[in-house]
Amino acid sequence: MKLNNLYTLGGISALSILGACSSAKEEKPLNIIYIMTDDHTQQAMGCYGYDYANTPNLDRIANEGVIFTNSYVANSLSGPSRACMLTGKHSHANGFTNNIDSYFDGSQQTFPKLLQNAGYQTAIIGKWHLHSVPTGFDHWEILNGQGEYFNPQFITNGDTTVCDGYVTNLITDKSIAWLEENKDNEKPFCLLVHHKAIHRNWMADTCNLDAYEDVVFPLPDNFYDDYEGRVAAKEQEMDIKTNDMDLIYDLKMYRPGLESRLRQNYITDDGKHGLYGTMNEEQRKVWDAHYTPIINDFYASNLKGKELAEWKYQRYMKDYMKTVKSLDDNVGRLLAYLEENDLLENTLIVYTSDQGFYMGEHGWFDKRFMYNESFSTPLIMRMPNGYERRGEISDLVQNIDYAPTFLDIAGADIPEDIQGKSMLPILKSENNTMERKALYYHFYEYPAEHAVKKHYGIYDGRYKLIHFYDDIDVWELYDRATDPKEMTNLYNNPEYKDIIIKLKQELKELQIEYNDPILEQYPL
Ligand code: SGN
Ligand code: CA
Repeated sequence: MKLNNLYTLGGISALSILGACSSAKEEKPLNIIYIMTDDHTQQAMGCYGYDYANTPNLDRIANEGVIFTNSYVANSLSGPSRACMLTGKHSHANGFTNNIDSYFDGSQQTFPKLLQNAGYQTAIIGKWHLHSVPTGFDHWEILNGQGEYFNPQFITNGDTTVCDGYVTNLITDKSIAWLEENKDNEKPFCLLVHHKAIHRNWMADTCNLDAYEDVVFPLPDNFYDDYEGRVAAKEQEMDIKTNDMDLIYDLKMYRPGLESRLRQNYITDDGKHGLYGTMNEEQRKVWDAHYTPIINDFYASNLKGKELAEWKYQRYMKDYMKTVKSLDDNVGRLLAYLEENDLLENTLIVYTSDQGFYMGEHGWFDKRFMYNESFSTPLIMRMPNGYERRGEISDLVQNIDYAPTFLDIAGADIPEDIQGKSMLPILKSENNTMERKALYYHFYEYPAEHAVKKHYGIYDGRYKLIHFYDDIDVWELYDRATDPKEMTNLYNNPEYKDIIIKLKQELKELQIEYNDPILEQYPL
């Protein structure tokens, strides 16, 4: 018997049939597949209008559903984003503010637990990164920490096992295996597929190494940003042009005897080369056959200055996009499984990332800032039967909205203390809106790698007001209608005085609504 085919008739979801003759309560709730990648950004997806990105399977999700053009995170970093997503609450409320010393309190309320109470079977496979043991899942199989690209360790029920293969394939294999094992279960399911890709240092599967080698990527026009009027932006350490982006670790220009600045990533505890330590001989052979001529050319050409900076940008883009290729292929594999098993029409498929990423804008890689490329995150959904909404959705949405949305879809109550809002109304009809004036953001991880200072801010769909605090006290204002690349800080421009007063008032209201204690430290 196929998974849930009790509820399907000849591939047509019973939802639509039941919908005509029974109340919503009697309908079988939808299955949910939530695919979250790591550091995948809108600028690396064809469906977001970036033609150099060949992502047919992701584009299919968007084409058969909806694409959010104003999708954001609450705190642009892995662990914090995951905690926001699971709880539907901002970082100060769920307790996981940063990757360094936060620990997720697994006894707190999360949407998987509430879905279990509502009769769902739940599972998570892939990156977890919250340090505590997952709770609220009938099945979990997680990567150890950030996980490795090749032959990674997975942890389940206290056992750590090395699995042979490339991480994106393995996470997909395990996800499909779980679906297959549970296909006779009468409960609806919620499966979280959490990929490691495309996290630094962007290592592609060996079968995809040739992809994108011939593509010349367009250099962002603010690649040589001088950060005038933006102190925090000037002091970051995520610059492609400098040693922040390492030639050996990030761009794989390794030769025996060469040292990487990022030594901690370079030699593993057992003395193996950190970059390639987990690869087997066969993987290493294919890898070396690809990179050796590139390495030889690079050292022979002795590039300097702008030439070197732009070469680094091109290599970064190539490695990143090659890594996306495997992700897209594997999303295709999962879609094919669902299709073959009559599950497409009774499953909501959500694709997102833990945050966006800089692809050379402002000269950067990494994330953290409330500036657009890393504050935003991709969000596309394939719509099942009964959900008529299609195309672009421009409402302001944030990753704290996922939990209440899934609970709403399941027909479960949304607890009062959840801070996000359900997206179900806008998924149902284009006549509905999110009824939200502005979004709140707060980033905490400083001092830390990449040196992005602590900041919080508000975005109302046009204006963005940010306060960088702690060891500085600097405000920034952007008008995204006239300055979408956020290059001109208008905070000290007298013409914007009234707008600033209004935004500060709204920021204060959000801090009160969400109960962020930062308001006591920096009263507005
Ligand atoms: C690692 C990376 C950083 C990255 C953080 C957080 N360095 O520390 O570049 O910002 O993860 O990323 S590395 O040298 O180890 O690659 S997150 O997505 O997990 O938050
Ligand atoms: Ca991430």
